[in-house]
Amino acid sequence: MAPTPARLWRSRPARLTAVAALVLGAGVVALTTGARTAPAPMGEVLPVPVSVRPAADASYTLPPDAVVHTEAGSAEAAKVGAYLAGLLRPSTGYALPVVQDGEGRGVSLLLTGADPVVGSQGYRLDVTGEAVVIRARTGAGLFNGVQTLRQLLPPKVESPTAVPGPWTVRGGRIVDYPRFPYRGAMLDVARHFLPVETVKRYIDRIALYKINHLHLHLSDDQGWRIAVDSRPRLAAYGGRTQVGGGPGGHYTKAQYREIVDHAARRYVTVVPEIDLPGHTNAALASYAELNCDGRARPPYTGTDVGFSSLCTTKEEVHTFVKDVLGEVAALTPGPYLHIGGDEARATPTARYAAFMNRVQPMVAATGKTVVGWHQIGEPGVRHQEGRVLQYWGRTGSDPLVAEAVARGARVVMSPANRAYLDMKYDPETVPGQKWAGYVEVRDAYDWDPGSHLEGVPASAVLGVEAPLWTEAISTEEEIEYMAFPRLPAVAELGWSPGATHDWAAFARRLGAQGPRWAVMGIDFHRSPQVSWDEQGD
Ligand code: IFG
Repeated sequence: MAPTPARLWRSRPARLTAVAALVLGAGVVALTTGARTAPAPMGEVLPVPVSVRPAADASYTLPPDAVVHTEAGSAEAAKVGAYLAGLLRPSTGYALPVVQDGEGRGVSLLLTGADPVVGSQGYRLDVTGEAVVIRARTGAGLFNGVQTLRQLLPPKVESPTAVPGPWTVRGGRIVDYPRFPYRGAMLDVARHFLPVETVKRYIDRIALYKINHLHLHLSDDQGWRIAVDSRPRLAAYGGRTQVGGGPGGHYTKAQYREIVDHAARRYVTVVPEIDLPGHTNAALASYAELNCDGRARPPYTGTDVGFSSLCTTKEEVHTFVKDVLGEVAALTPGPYLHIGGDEARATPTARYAAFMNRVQPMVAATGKTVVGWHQIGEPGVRHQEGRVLQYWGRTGSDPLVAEAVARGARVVMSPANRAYLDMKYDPETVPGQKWAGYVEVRDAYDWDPGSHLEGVPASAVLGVEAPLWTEAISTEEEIEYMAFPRLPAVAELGWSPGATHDWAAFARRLGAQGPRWAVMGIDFHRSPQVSWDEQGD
């Protein structure tokens, strides 16, 4: 089949040539076609900020001797300063020393003077002819301001090697803060195991769009991915398989801590999931006693769901769950522990409820807050203080969820026909599935988490999350292709005010991200719904 532009774009050699032309030829292109060499308009940031006041006559150009100043005496601000310098040094070639001396010429990151309205994740960004100043009340706020500054700089700022400037930012003031506190991305590392480096790169990319949670689906029928000292066979044996029969793999505790630390430095909280009582064949294959008949199950490398269940009537199964959750909680600085709960078709309903009524308090005993797929809202399952249901349905109403919310639950919205990144874009999409329908980028954008479900008011919505399941996705290129551009769409729904929701405006801002992704080497889907900026220097 003749390579279509998209397919051509997706092949690595063609893309590298294209990127090389883009970077090397940018000067010529700019001269001949008048391509935009002016810095991005302040409102072009994604997610779109709460308020933007451009100063038409001002702009700031980062000089080679620029200094990054951070709040005097604040280690937190210094960490964000070091992160910012680390972002800008490779492409600018500038030294960019970080000095903890408060406001100065250059770029300043301050923890004083921020408007209270910005809260714990927001910031104020001021650009004048002399300086860039980001003010926030927390490190996370400064970090989010840095992501905005990053997007106000030309796409070539993402270059891993030094390229010519100028590094100019349009003048003005942005005051910004999120609509929802929880904006997540999920990686299913169970169906296909993903190396630590792949997970870290995904964290780097979701941080650019102010996503602040990474949900790791660590166990399923096809594989167990996290070492558990008290049950060594889970990783040693249950981690040796994956969909299609490949070698699988698992994270040692040290590797898992490496992921957690990398995420924390980008203000991303890791949410580990141990799926229970279904989606457990890897555990059932590793320990015979977890099965009601006392016989270990054979490893499973197919893609069926709903056939497995822990033997929820056995006391040793509850001990197993308590031990596993205890070790995973000890590895998790974040507040959430996800216990799955989906597709437990092999567990009788009454047993499912009884089991979950044992497991939820176990999670609370570790000091963590329960998260579960929305099936844990099953009436027989008691409300656990603070618990969160993750909605993955395809309808605009679900009585079970509405009822659980009435009992005090909050909801993270992940409707499969909107936010599931493993759904094909269209019939031509090679990787992924289509059971929830085709999901193009406009489908991922054109919904409102705050009013998506009847009986679930915006006040009960903790936020949004975009899951990427990996039965039919296994390489980093496929992950990039499926996540971009839909993940930024979900990120915008989680961060920006509902009043800014406008497909045409969003599509324009999304198109302007194309050159940035090209420089970052992200193999994105050039959706025909968006006019992609080709160059941008
Ligand atoms: N549903 C299953 C996942 C995965 C998914 C693939 C949930 C909560 C379909 N459960 O989504 O394990 O198989 O799209």
